[in-house]
Amino acid sequence: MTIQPAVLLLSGPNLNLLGTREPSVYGTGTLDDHVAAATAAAAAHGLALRHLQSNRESDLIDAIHSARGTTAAIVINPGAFTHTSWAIHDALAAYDGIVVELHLSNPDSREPWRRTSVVAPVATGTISGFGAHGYVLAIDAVAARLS
Ligand code: CA2
Repeated sequence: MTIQPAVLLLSGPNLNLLGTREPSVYGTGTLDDHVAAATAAAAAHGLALRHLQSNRESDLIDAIHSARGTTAAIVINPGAFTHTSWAIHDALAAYDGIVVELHLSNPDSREPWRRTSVVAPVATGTISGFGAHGYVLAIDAVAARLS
């Protein structure tokens, strides 16, 4: 039996509303669409993918803790927690695998308050501004790092 390396995809607050509002910023795809694309990309690389979306910071932190020692990589779109959550920063700092920070939009090209990410300093790298394609790029980046 082969054990597949695992990737945890985390989606932060309000991302469950994707596809319903602000298509000019976030595209028309739903979160389910993005998870399906990431899952297919992961499978093509022989990676198993698990997804959690939550509007609660504590759920995301608990999932990061659970990934310690069990999961090769975390791909996280922290939503607006990107700009505020030192608690998610600390949880990721205590995680020993690959961390990809992912954004649909390019926060650096938007309001000034979006230009600070407290997650970026503890990420292996960041993918932003490529819309739905970013989910596939993030998984490809994980696979490249693992190989
Ligand atoms: O560009 C991204 O992926 C963001 O992480 C999205 C966050 C935003 O706070 C970050 O600055 C950048 C917001 C996600 C909210 O998504 C909605 C989708 C539809 C309707 C309302 C919100």
